[in-house]
Amino acid sequence: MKLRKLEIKDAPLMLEWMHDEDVVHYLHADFQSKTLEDAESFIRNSWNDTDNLNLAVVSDSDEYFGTVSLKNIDYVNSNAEFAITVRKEAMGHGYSWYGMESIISRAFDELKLKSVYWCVSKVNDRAIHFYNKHKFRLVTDIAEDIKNKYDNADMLNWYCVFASDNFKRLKTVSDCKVINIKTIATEDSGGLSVFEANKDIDFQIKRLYYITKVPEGIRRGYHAHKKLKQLLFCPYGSIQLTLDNGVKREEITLDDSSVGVIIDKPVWREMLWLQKDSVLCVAASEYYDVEDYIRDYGDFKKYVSDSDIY
Ligand code: T46
Repeated sequence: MKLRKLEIKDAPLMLEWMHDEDVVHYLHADFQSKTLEDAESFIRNSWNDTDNLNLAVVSDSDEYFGTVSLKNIDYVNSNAEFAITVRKEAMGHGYSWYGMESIISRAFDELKLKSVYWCVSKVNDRAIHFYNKHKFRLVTDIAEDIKNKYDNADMLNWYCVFASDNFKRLKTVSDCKVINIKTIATEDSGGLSVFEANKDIDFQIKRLYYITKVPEGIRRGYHAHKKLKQLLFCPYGSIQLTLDNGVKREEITLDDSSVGVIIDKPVWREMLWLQKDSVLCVAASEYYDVEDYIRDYGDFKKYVSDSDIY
């Protein structure tokens, strides 16, 4: 998946969602009446638009799956409105989350904005479930001039995310949550990182283990767990973690002692030691149980498809 500039070739698939009642039902604008020419003109206008950033969310093979936007970019008040629409085919495959996470990160990292807000119809259960799942905060004190752009403001839920929220904390890898481990740094004597069971991670810790003295280039893992929940972190070195939930396969490099990944579903994992002697630490919810491992990738795929997790 990636974000890129909108291209004229995206127009037919853009028109596809515009004419899809299931997609546009809760949207404010009238998309049903749009034509191919309208879609092409929107794409052309996006190239020189300084008030709005409209980008395509595309697959690895460059197929257009939706548009993600920062609208009404306001450098005086340092904010912008977020919007995303994806084709029906993209729903449930991580495109919405990817598009959202990428464009909001750009708002903070590249455009240096301080907040991003958006609204959604109170009866749009699917969208509300999505924002709740990702723990976005509902706000009531939205500025009047923003609210006034919508004639049905009472029927809308407003959300906001601030640059200071450390948005990256909300990131996921193959639907596994990436968390910041609280770290207390001292000026000259290093840092202390800490997490607590049932507070920072939502399980009791029954077992801790760590993997050491691994040469560079070695791979481990190649299995999934049925029930086990774990927090993985790398207090020293650099380890590439590949996670595959049967639907998507994504990677993260663990090279920051204050970052952890929670794997709390059956997810196939592979670890590659990018630096010799890197240490992988794991806090696990259960005692060691050989029966909980799935060590064959075909069995894993069958297990997730039979259990209907995703
Ligand atoms: C995981 C990844 C991140 C035990 O006897 N007790 C234990 O608690 C563990 C974790 C392992 N073992 C034995 C089983 C094997 O004979 O230690 C040996 C090495 O285990 P494995 O080949 O599974 O190691 P990795 O690095 O491939 O996987 C480990 C964990 O096993 C696994 O749960 O999620 O780290």
